Amino acid sequence: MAAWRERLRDLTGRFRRRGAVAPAVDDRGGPVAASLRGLLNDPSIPADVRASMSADFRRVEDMLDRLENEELHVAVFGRVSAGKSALGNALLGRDAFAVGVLHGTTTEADAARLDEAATAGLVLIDTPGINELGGEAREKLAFEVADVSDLIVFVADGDLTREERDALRTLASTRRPLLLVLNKADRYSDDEREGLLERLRQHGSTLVRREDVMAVAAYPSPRDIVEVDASGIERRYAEPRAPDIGALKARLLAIAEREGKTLSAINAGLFAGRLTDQIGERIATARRDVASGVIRQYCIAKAVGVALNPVPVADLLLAGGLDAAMVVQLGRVYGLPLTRSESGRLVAVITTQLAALMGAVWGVQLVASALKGLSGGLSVVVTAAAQGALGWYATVLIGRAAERYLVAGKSWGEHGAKRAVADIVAGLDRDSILREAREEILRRLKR
Ligand SMILES: Nc1nc2c(ncn2[C@@H]2O[C@H](COP(=O)(O)OP(=O)(O)O)[C@@H](O)[C@H]2O)c(=O)[nH]1
Ligand SMILES: [Mg+2]
Repeated sequence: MAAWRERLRDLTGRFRRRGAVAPAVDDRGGPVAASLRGLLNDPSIPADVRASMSADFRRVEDMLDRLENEELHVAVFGRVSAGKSALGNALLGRDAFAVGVLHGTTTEADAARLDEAATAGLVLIDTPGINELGGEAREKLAFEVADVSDLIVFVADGDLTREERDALRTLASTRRPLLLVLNKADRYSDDEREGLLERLRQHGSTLVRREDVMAVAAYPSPRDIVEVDASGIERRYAEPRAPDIGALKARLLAIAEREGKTLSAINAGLFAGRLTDQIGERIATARRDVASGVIRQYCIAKAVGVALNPVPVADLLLAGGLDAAMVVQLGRVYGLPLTRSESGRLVAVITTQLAALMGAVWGVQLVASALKGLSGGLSVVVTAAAQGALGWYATVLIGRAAERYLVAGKSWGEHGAKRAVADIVAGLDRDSILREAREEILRRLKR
C-alpha cells in the first residue's frame, strides 16, 4: 500500500492493519512511468534538443521518481495571509512553514518535505501567495505549482476576490484535482460560514465539485477563557485550539482512495505528452534549419556552375546530378535515407512537375524576373547571373519539394505530386529568392 495513503489514514484517525492490502504486482509506477522512462532514454532525441530542454527532462525525472515512490504532492495556493502555510502545517502535523510572515520575497514555490512523514510520501507544497502578482505572473505561478503537484488546495479566507477567481480558473484549466477551502472558519458564525461556502460553490460552480468546497480552521485563534473560582476570583487565560481540518482530510483521503496513484500518473502523463510535442517541434525546427543549409549549399553550387557555364533555360532543370545528391543529403537530415537511384527518381518526378508549371505558367515572365535589377553593360555577366539565379531558384524548389515529401514520411499526400509541387511554387517568394541569388552570384563572380 502506498505510504502516503497510510499517512492520510493516520491523519483521519482511521487505521487499517499494515500490509492488509498488498499490491499484487510492483509495476514501479505503471504504464505512465514506463513511457516516461522511454522518453528519458529515447536515443532518437538529438543531443542539442536534449540539452536545450534539460530543465524539462529533469522534471520528467522528478515525476518518474514520484511515480515510482508513490508520493502524493499536495500544493496549497491562494492569497497572502489566507492561511496557506498554517494549513500546510496542520496537514503535516508539524511546523514546517512559517506562519504569519507577510509578503515574503519568495517568488518560487517553496516545497517542504516531511522528514519522518516524507518517507511516508505525503509532500506539502507551500506557495508565496498571489497578491500583487500581475495576471501573467499569477498564471505562471499557477502553472508552475500545478506542474509539481498532484492535487491543489485553493485556500481562501472569505469571499473570492477577482484575482482569486482568475487564479482558480487557471488552476482548473490544468486539470489537477482542485479543492476549494474556506479557512479561518473559527472567525465566522455558522450562518456566515454557510453563506460564504455557498458563495464559493457558486464561484467554483464549473471548476470545482460541490463536495470539494469546504470550511476549515487551520490555526484557530485561542479561546479566551474566564474562570471564577470558589472565592470569586476571576482568572482569564487563552486556551489554544486544535486545527479543525477534518473535512479536508476526509476529502483528501477520499480522492486519494478514488484515484490512488493514478493521480500522479495522470499529471505526469499530461506533462510528458506536452513535452513529447515540444520535443517533436524542436526536432522538426532543427531539421528544417539543417535542410535549409543543405539546400543553400547546392543552390550556390548550381548557380555558380550555371553562371560560369550558361545553358539554355530549358535545360536548367535537366542538370539533375547535383539535385539528386542534394536529395540524398536531405533524406539523411530527415532520418529517411534514400538510395542514389531513389533520389534520382524523386528529382525526376519533381522536375517533370516544375517543367510543366514553367512552360504553362511563367515562361517568359520568369526570365524577365531573373533579369530584373541587373544593370546592363557587361551583358555576358548579366546573362550569366540571370541564368545562375534561375538555377538557384530551381534548386530551392526541388529541395523544398523533396523536403515536403520526406516530412510526410516519403509521400506526396492525397493530392499527389502535381499539387504538392504547385503548392511549393506558390508558397515561395520567387522574386526575393531571385534577388538573393543574383546578389550572391555577382558577389562570387566578382571575386
Ligand atoms: N483565526 C484564524 N486565523 C488563522 C487561521 N489560519 C491562519 N490564520 C492566521 O492567518 C495569518 C496568515 O497565515 P499564514 O498561514 O501565514 O498565511 P499564508 O500567507 O497564506 O501562508 C496568520 O496570522 C495566522 O495566524 C485560522 O484557521 N483561523
Ligand atoms: Mg505563507
